[in-house]
Amino acid sequence: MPTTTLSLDDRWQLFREDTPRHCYDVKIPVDVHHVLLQAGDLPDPFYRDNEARVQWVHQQRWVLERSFDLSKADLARDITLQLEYLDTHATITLNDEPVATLSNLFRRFYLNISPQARVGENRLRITLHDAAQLGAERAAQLPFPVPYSESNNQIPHMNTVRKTQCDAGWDWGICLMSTGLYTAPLIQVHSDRLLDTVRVTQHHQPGEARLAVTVDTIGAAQTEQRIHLGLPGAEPVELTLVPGQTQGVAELIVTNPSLWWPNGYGDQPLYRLAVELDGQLWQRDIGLRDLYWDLSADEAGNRMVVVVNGVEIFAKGANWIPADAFPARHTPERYQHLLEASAAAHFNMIRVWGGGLYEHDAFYATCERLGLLVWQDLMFACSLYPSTPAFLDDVTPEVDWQIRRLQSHGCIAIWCGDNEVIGAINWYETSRNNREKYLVNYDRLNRVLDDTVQHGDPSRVFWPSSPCNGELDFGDAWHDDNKGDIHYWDVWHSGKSFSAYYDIKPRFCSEFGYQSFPSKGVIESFTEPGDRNVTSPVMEVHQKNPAGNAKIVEMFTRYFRFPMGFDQFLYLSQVQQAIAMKTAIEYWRTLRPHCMGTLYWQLNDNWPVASWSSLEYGGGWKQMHYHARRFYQPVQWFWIGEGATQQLVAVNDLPVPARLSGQWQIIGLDGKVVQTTPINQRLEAGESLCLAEVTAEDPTETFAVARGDYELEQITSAIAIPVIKGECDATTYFAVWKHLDLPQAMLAIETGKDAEGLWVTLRTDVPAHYVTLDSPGTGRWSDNSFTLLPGETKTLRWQGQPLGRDELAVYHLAASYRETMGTMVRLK
Ligand code: BMA
Repeated sequence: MPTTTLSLDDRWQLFREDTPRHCYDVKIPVDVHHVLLQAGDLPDPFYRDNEARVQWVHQQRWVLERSFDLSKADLARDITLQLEYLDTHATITLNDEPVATLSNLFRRFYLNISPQARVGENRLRITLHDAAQLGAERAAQLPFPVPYSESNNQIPHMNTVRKTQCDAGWDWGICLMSTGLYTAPLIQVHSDRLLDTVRVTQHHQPGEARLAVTVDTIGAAQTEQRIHLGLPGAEPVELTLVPGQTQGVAELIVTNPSLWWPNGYGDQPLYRLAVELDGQLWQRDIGLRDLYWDLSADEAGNRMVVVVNGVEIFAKGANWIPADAFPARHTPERYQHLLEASAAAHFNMIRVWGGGLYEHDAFYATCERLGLLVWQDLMFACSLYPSTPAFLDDVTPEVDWQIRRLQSHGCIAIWCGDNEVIGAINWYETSRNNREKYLVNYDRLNRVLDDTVQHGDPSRVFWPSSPCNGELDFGDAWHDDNKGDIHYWDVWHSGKSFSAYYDIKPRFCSEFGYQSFPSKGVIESFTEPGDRNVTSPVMEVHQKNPAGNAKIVEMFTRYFRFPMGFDQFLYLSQVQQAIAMKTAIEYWRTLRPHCMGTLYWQLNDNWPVASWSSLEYGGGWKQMHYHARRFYQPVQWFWIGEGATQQLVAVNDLPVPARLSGQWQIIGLDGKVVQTTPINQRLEAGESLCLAEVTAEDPTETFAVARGDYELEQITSAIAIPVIKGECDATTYFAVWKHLDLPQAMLAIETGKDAEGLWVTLRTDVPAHYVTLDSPGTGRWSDNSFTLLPGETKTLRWQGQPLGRDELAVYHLAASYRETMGTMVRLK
């Protein structure tokens, strides 16, 4: 008899254990804070300093309850309750009889509820306990203290609880300590096996992809059962499991597969793999690609480059943190919005950072569709972690499940053991003073992670930690740029100037960042007018890096004239952030093939806050994201260096040659052209080439632009690059901006609406720098943060939901210290 599955996605009741009469009717996802917020029973935690007013929520016990019916026939079979994304410490009862106590958000649990089940109505109860209390209890039982990240977490000992680590606060994150249940539990009535996971290992040779498909089941395995596998373009296969057998492997062969490419290198054709066992259907859209990492030794140390379908890919992207502090808002639409913005900025890789969560399937499906490779951390970050038998016994099935769950996604490029945990051994006095002990402790856990990953997915690299220098190397990966990945934080955390980015030659930089403030619109969403000062108490609640504001201000004093008012401060902080990331990434891109990856910190925000993100809360583009779209373009030229002499360097990431044409000019600050030199150059596949070395005679009187186009050659090659031409554009300055006497540009601004929506046209009398239109709400301009030259007309279009306002601020650098507001424009 086929398995029947009942999805318990709605008709739940939620109440506080001590006030059972006050009930909320809820459906999955149930995120307790979100339920209370929507009911009007909780002030918005994001507003002003409400964070401190909502901490009572996680300290209560919350009960989720619902009923379902079972028949007599059902009771004659096995009844399994399947639970996942249960946050986090919970006791489960059925008909008031205990079923289980659980405490791992990242595991899937199959609970046998036959003993408690009865004919007719059954009452399922999930009681959610305070994870903070669990953390404290566990810490007290540890054989020796295991330091946790006090500078990030507001609640101690979350390193003992398998829950999203940034739920307890981070240096960009609110402390909400979410609790709830985020995917629908399933009641499965079955006579035999349940379909658990499907894994796919791809073997490619010219004209053929062989897919080794491993099907894992759980349950009794008493009978012989057949599994049907199908994929378009491959002969369907049937797999027979004999009694006692829970796992089977079948091969699907696709001849002449349409290959999946990372974004920018080709299309993302997907093949739907369907696996059916006894009425249970598993389906996933998979990209067929050949992927491996070249970690081989070279003169400098070791390479670190991902190779897809034989092409070395320069990894371009950023670090992903949870999409929202409210887990109920981790929706497919939210993923899509953020990831489409990533693909639009020419990303080809996203790092799912280890302080968050293993994302929902929709996240990876979206990456697969958009051509975004995934660097997947296991969920450990910045704290040290226990290696006690109890902890390992909890983590092993977690990692085993997550690897098997995610393994078949073609987009996943690498499994990484943790975020910064090797380095963290040196951060805490306790562990610093006893490094050997804590290193052994580290390695005990890391061995288990490695073994578990290898067991679930021998086809991919297990990278012990980010950053690290490779297996069994526990050195300072923060500063070793000869091998491994590096987290380069000397500019932000150690206060070096932007030129420090020129001092290193990373192999693969997986973290580096610079903070900025979000746009005025986001700040208005959580402040009252009187709060709108960067050091007001409310603004400081929304700056989680204690030294953050001081760092931003101090860096202003090195480079810029001080901004006049609050709005200009916000604007300039984004200019500064964009310049920092642009300096690093442009230079490191020119180092290819020595350097083959840059993932900046961080893509997104999980609430409205000052942070290192390029997309602010709500998905709006900060200035940096517009720059990212320029500096990550597959073929582009960059000005490298600082001071009077600089180089114009062109980079081609693609496996086909490109032809460059255009010109570079030295221009007076008043707009007079001093020198024009044409550019006409062929750039080989994968080449980085210096086009010119330029010395400015009057470094404080001039700046330089290089503008033109690229066009790819050999479009007939086997590789179908989707975009074959584009604009190249780069501006540079020969002195720090504060030393430039920028004449005040008078912008002529026209606005209007047509069938495509709102447009704004800009002209200027003298050069205007970092020209930026305010971006209120969730949407973006077709371009922003650019250099506007006299004689040019630049038309920008608003893309997104209607602006909802009739005025717009326009900023540029010279205005930031001369006007207290941006130029206000009335929209027609
Ligand atoms: C990193 C990350 C995060 C942190 C960021 C900024 O190294 O791993 O822990 O938010 O730095 O400090």
